[in-house]
Amino acid sequence: MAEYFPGVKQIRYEGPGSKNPLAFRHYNSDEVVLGKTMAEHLRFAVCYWHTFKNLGADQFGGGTIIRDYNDSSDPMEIADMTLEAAFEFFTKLGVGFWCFHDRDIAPEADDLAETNKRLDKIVQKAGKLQADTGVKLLWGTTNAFSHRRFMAGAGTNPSPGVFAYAASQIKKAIEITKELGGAGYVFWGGREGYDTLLNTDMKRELDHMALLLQMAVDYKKKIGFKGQFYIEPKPKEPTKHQYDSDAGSCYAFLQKYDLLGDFKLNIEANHATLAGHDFCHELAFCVANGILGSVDANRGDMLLGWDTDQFPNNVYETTLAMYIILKGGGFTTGGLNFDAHVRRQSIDPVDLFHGHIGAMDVFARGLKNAAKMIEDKALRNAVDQRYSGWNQGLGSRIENGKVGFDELETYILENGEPELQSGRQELLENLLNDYI
Ligand code: XLS
Ligand code: NI
Ligand code: NI
Repeated sequence: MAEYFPGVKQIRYEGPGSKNPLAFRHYNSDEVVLGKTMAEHLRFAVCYWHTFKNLGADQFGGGTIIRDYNDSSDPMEIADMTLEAAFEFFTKLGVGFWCFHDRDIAPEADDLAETNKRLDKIVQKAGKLQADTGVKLLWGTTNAFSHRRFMAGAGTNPSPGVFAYAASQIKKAIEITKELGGAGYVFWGGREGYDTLLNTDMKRELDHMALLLQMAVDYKKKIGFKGQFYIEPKPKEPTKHQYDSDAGSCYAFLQKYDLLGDFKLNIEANHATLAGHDFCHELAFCVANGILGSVDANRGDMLLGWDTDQFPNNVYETTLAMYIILKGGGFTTGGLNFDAHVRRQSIDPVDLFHGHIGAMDVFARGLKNAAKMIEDKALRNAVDQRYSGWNQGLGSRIENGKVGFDELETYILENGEPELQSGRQELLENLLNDYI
């Protein structure tokens, strides 16, 4: 097999003092933190679409990035070479997982039968490369948003024919995810929303989306796919409004259509900020409601209002994120997928390594900081203290449903103005900073 990253050897942990840009300073895969290795906690995955298929195109211009594995007039030869390059990259970087859309790994042909044949060919090769390298599939998904047939959505498309096409794609994508031993399968509603309400029957579209997901659940059971289904919230882009706009709206949707038992969420940092939240808010909402599944680990730009999908680089954010994730029990089927691409001017293959090494190190630091915070019970003591009024007396009588409005009014009439306590935000911010 050709070598596509000849200048790069296996990336190793060299410790915080290392000045080697092609080494980890913090991510030490076998190091044990709170009873598990860093690799087991973090479950890093490289995403195929950004890392290997994104060639730097943006709204104002085409690609800037030229890769050896993209140099052919035969799209299937490109698919073969790209897959080989990808597994070389996964291995040299030392990640345990990868993620893909069907259309990333094999190009669409003129009809579905031929497209699926192409997929089968590449999936067979991917299975062999997985077995040779030990790299596993974190999740698979379908691309039901790029082709023109999906301009008005997939499951929410006004045409039943397009709905059927989307279902056929998802069916095949679940099958190949199963074949590759995927730990999960993601539904991201790329164009499941609307551009204008003037032509949109919102109720019907939502009902259809639920039908599509229910069919996917039925099919999953039928073929015995054991992976976890995830929904990935995102509020807008490409549409003006997407139905899966944030964790809260996904939760309400899953509840309404009785799908909660079959789905968890895949939270993307940049999508959280587009929704007007932050990454940690979305994680905390999921933990509070038992639906945290997996994470698309990236970041946006505070000054740009779109999905810039940059590599994570903020220790403060990864510390708090890992704290929430660990307190929620950590990852089981999910992990940290780098849904991020290098910038348009980062045209060298080595830039892919810099992006991923930095991202892995910043999450490793977050993990270690969060573990220390958990061991010290630093934040926990403050939060426990803040809610301690609920552990006895009036609080416990309210929580246990022993009192109603009448009793509460009597309580206030007898006891007067309740005592207030400081929120201590500044103290706690200082405390968190001590762990960074
Ligand atoms: C796009 C999404 C996409 C999903 C997978 O904004 O993040 O990359 O993760 O379809
Ligand atoms: Ni994503
Ligand atoms: Ni995104």
